[in-house]
Amino acid sequence: MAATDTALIPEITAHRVDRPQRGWVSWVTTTDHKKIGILYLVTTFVFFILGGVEALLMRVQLGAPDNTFLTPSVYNSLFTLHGTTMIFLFVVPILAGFGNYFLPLMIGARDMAFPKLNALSYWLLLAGGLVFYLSLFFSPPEAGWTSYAPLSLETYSESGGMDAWIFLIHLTGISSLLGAINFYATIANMRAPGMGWGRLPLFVWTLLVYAILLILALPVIAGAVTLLLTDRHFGTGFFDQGQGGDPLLWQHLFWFFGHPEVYIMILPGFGMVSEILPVFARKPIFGYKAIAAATVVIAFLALLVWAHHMFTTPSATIVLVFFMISSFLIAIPTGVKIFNWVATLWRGTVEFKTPLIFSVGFISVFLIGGITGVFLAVFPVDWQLHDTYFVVAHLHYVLVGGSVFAIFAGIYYWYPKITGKMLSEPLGKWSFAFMYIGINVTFLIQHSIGLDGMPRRIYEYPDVGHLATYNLISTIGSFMLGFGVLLTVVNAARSLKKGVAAGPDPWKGNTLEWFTESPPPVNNFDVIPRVRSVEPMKDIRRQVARQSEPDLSPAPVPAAAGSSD
Ligand code: HEM
Ligand SMILES: [Cu+2]
Repeated sequence: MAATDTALIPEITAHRVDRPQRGWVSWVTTTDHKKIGILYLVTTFVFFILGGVEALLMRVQLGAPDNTFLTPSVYNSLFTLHGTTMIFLFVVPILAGFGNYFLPLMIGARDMAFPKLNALSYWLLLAGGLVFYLSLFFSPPEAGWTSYAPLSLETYSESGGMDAWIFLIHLTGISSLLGAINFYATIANMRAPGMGWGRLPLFVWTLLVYAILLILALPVIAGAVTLLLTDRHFGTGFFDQGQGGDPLLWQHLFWFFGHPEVYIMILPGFGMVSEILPVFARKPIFGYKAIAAATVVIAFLALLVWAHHMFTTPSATIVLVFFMISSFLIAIPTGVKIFNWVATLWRGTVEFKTPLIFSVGFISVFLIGGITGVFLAVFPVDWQLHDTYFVVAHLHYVLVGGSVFAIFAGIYYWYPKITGKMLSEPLGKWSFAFMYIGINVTFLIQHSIGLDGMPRRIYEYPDVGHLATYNLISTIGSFMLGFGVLLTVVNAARSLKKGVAAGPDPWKGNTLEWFTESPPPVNNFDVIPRVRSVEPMKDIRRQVARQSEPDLSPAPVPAAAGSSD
């Protein structure tokens, strides 16, 4: 009898501890990776809208020559807020949000390795965003998302806004670092039985590499902004030429972090597209191993190319050549991926659902950004184009065409899993159409604006040549793009109430998140299936079909006359 009594005790306490919280308290105190994932996704999307509004304000100012809609200093603040928001408060953390929600589900785990640390990551991110935006109430920073010295030193940026930027980098940096350690530990230790490295979903592969790159790159920027802080307030002179320091040291430290950051922003997007294409082409991914290996190679090379952002600073030719060639090399693994994606679609039974369309849009637009990147890696070309609108066009093709389209593909693919409701297909397609046309109208022409010599980060330009027409076209495009984004917001809000019920597996997916209900229960899975291939759900569906099939084997089946398919 005594034995039974003690056996009951842990069960009872477990029930007490697990009693579900309700309302807003449940969100503030949660350590469930799914709730934290939703907090991440919603918060970062709000920052995306903020960054988008900032972009549109700038585009209004640039829509006509000699415009006086914004003052120079407001324009400076807007591009600083916009660039910083989009990178540190939207793309990097929204990918962490997808990772949080889907990583445990895709590897058949019940949560992240360190659930409390996971909650801390989110709250640090929110704190970073709030501290940064509080600077709007005193004096926003104006030194761009790169905060180059000497612009960021006290001589030029006395305002507290610059310090708010430094705290943003510190807080979001710690948030990402803790998140990265959590991702790594979860992937290394918590995979379903049978899920060896060769059966890891490609999105999980890219999250692993994303985590490792964050762990390698973030300490460098954390060190750099700490030096900047002491330069500004404690009398040091690391970046101050007047005190024997060197502003170029900032550029080296910043870009040693900044270029890997570009891949941090794009690799998980590659992973999402690699999950989505095979599902909607009804074919296995072409070259699983090549895609996983290319991810690792890109990450390695990403650590060797930082000075291609510094081609216009004094350097020996051999140094320029080194950074040119290392940058070229990245095109090889990236090309491998693009060919593999196209080969996955090739002769597939392609279903043109919104997640697929965004993925195909991603490939086509990202390709253009990748190609102009190779142009810019040729240092004499960069000497001409550095700091012109050609660079603005390039970076937006990569970040909007690449990261944003992949993120939207992910939203359309996984929204049914998160909410249990389908998004509207027609609205999704309209959203894509406006975004796709919008991005090309906005940014394609900026290549010409740059070739005509218009510098970036200027608030006005004279009415010479084609500048007025080209800039007007670009501004019109940006509003189409904005409208496209709005349609998705409307779609997501509407479907929460009116969406068709999704069921556990609306797309006939390949990976384990589709094995559980939509939305998944607190413990994710009642049973964790054994994984036998890269596409465990296909195996499971096959097994279920076999079990529910009536046993026909002994009866001879007469051949139907005349049928020859
Ligand atoms: C809604 C579409 C967008 C539009 C219309 C837009 C527009 C602009 C404009 C007008 C600038 C200032 C150019 C200059 O004066 O030098 C800019 C800069 C920038 N944008 Fe965007 N943008 C958009 C989306 C994005 C996204 C999604 C990202 C990142 C994921 C991004 C990252 C940046 C960066 C890093 C800069 C450079 C900021 C700096 O010079 O410090 N943008 N964008
Ligand atoms: Cu770079």
